[in-house]
Amino acid sequence: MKSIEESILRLFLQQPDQPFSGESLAQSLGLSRTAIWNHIKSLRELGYQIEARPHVGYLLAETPDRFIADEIYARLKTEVIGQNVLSFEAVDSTNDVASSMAEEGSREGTLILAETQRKGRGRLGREWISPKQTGLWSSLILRPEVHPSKVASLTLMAALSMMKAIEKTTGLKAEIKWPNDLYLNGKKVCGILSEMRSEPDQIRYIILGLGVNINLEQDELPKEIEASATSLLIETGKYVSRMDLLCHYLEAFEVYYQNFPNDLGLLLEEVKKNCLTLGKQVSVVVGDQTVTGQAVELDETGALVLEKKDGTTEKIYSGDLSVCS
Ligand code: BT5
Repeated sequence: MKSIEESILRLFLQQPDQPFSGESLAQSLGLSRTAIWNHIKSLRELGYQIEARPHVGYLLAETPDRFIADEIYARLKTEVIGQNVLSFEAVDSTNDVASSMAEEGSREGTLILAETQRKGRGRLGREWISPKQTGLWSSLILRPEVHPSKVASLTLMAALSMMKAIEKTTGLKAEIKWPNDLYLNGKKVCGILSEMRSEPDQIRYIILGLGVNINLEQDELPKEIEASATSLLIETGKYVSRMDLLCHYLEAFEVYYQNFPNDLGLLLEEVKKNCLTLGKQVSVVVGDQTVTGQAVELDETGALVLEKKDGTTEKIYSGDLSVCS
């Protein structure tokens, strides 16, 4: 159900820089002017700067740099994806919170956000560093009615959607590093961790975890990743609106997801055009084996096809990839 705060924010955001009189807000929302005043007060307490101009009305001067569910609903133009948001100050991992919620039956498109993660996870139990209020640390709950073999392509769908969101928000063109990263100028800016719970031929749910470094300065990058990672702030020299980036990501994702899996071929064509891995000599660690070869193709499920030295090809479904040349 919509909150009054969301409705007020929606009015402000639809006509930015326009003041609204208490009277007009009261009329639009069917409330008393005192009730409006109380809701304006609670928005201010959340960090919204709302000026009260004598004889003119209320003006939204600034929004806080926070992921507040009501503001996300007021801005977001989607039907399912991100239409149920839980936003936390700190959690161990948004993927863990999302898994528990999915187990309890949370609906498709539910989004978990946190300003920081104490135990953010990469693949194979690696650490994902998630400093406070500088990134997007997010997990989406999905319940696609497809065979589990189609799932790897959802990681690529998220990568492509975030690539588009980065371009729309900042103008920067990131590239997809198969299977789960986005790179800018040779450095990692985004990582994706999809986790699935399924029966042999049916998915129960997927948690699509995605992290992006947004407003981290170069000297704020932790030591472990200072040489290999970057952020949108470092690449643009400007603060980037985390809220705009999030909404652009969710909107792009919904468009691809609505057509999934029918348009998988089209999605993979787009991934291929923006994939820094294809055409390169790579080595991929899969379990305790390393496979080396030329990355020549993505197959119809999103698996990477390697052409090995002896001329044979091998399909890799997931693994840790390094580019050799
Ligand atoms: C990933 O794993 O890249 C998946 C990262 C997924 C993070 C999101 S955030 C929200 C959700 N909740 C979670 O707990 N996780 C997801 P992988 O390919 O295994 O890469 C991990 C490696 O990336 C680490 O070993 C580091 O070298 C590097 N790394 C760690 N933190 C980073 C950061 N903030 N930026 C860039 N690289 C980082």
